[in-house]
Amino acid sequence: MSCYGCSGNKCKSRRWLSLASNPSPEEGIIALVGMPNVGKSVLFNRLTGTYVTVSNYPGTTVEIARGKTQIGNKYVSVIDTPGMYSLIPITEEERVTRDLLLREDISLAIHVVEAKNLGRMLALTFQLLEVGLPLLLAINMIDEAKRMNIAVDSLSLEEKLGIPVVTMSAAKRQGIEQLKMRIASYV
Ligand SMILES: Nc1nc2c(ncn2[C@@H]2O[C@H](COP(=O)(O)OP(=O)(O)OP(=O)(O)O)[C@@H](O)[C@H]2O)c(=O)[nH]1
Ligand SMILES: [Mg+2]
Repeated sequence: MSCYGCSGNKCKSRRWLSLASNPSPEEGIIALVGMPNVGKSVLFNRLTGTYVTVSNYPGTTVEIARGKTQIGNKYVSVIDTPGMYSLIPITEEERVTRDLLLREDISLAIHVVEAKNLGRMLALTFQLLEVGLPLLLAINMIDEAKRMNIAVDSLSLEEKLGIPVVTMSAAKRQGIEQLKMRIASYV
């Protein structure tokens, strides 16, 4: 099969992929959550590409970006939530993220954390687990951790937390396919 954008038969573009695998309609919602500046929006862009809408969360001035990503042969909605420190909200952004997590039918919440500040960020992981959200821990900025000689034992974390744990670098485009493979069992 050839790409309908460039007519090449070795093209790896989205157009070729979407034609080749003939994905079914949208199935499931993934929410990216975590503290500010951990790379949620960079990951959102890596997952969704250009299919994105940005709108105010109802009754607020907080903007929420929604897009779609292809997981296997399905289209899945992805929501980029505003940064939050805790599920007990102080700011309007945190209130919006909490409401969104509790009101929308979330198939999977991806808690994005910074590899070099893992300890500080796991408190929110426990809060998210406590409210019963299906959860995946995405340990981002692994490139920075490696540079600082910080090792992350994701297998041991996975065992202890009882949820999938993925190490990645959204900025360096590392670990995205592995993340998608782990998402697949939730959608
Ligand atoms: N080194 C490195 N930097 C990254 C990585 N991912 C994101 N960043 C950088 O981290 C900064 C914050 O990224 P954002 O995606 O805006 O973070 P966010 O979590 O959406 O932040 P809020 O929207 O404020 O909650 C940016 O300067 C990114 O370039 C990564 O894997 N490695
Ligand atoms: Mg952001």
